[in-house]
Amino acid sequence: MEARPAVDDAALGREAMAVLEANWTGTGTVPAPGLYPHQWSWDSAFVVIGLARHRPDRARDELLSLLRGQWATGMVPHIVFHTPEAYFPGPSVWRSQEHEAAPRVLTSGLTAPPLHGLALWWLYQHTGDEAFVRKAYPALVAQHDYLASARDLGGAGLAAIVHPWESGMDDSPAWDEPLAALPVIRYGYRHLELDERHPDSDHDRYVWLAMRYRDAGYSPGYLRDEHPFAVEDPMFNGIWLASCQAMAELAPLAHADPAPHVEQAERIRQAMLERLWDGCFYARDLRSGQLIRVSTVGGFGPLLDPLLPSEHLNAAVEMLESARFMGATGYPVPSCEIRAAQFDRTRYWRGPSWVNTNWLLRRAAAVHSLDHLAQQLTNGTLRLVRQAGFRECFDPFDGSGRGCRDFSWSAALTLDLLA
Ligand code: 9WN
Repeated sequence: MEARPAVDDAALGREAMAVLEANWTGTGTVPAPGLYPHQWSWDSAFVVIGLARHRPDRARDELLSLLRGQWATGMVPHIVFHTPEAYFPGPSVWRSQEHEAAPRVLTSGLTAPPLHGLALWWLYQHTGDEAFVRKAYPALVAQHDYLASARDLGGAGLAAIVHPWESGMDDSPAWDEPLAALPVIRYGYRHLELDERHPDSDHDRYVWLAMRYRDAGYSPGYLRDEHPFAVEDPMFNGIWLASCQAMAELAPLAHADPAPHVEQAERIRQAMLERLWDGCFYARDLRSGQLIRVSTVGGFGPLLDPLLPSEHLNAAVEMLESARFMGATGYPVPSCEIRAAQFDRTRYWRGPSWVNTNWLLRRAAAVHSLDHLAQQLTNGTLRLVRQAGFRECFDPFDGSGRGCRDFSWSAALTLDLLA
């Protein structure tokens, strides 16, 4: 494993800030130079959270810049293309400019975990900037309305993801079953950096799914009636619930009624308990009607809810701390349970540890006053970046870095963890 010279907290914080400076394009923060040269939605929300204390001006610009990509439907796209750099699938695949609801700036046609309400709340906690809350709030209301209308494909109050990319955890084993049910596609598109992640056929299915949705005009009716991939994901919905609660607290500052956000959070909680729980939280495949019984870090998303009933909380925390997850690895938190057949310590969301999910779980531990767990997550995550740098993800056993370097959310959330 690569060793770095020991760095103290102040030096680590300076290094993190330098990464974020280098990844700022003038209009937004790219997740990493080279591999991800545009603005990604939930990456930006994590950057807002990390910069809230240190560079609130930049955090505000980051959020507004992302929201320039919001569609008139309220959908916040998973990629906003601000730079001319090539990326596959780029604007020529998404063709957002041909859609009447799309903004002037080029974007993808999919969405991503709706962390932005929580990010705005986080920024407000550290700045007290009410004027900015008033400015950003309406866009986030529209984002939530979009999810509640166009994405409640199961009709029970949860938002469905319609593509693995929408989960933010694109090669998670949770999507293996719904992907396997799709036809085998062979386009032969290649994107070299993705080779490490997906077998060819998976990547071709990803592109095929995206193009089917595009060719249906990004229509909610098509998603409901025809689109072959529709999954209720506990992480996506857990994050949405946390953002609803954040919006309820922000609403009075924007002279708005908090009640709809509280009711939305309540609906999501009930639906997750009724539809996604069976001893732990699983994703539900709406096309097969079955739970997808593989435990991944995504199954801990509902822990972000301070009102999660204690019976569910205790069972989930027990599993998180057990030898299935944190209990057997040197570093928090493997992205897939280590005894699962699909676990692979080297492949992105199929095993490695990620700073963003560690941060989300640390936030979950904090809302439930699980101080020891929160501290363990903080210490373990800081140990990872101290030893291996701001890598995209990390081997959960030996802590060595994987994926790209100078990864923005690893740097941004380190700033928050150091505070
Ligand atoms: C597809 C940018 C994004 C993250 C995702 C991560 C990865 C892209 C990819 O990179 O996804 O959007 O190329 O696989 O899985 O969480 O937002 O950092």
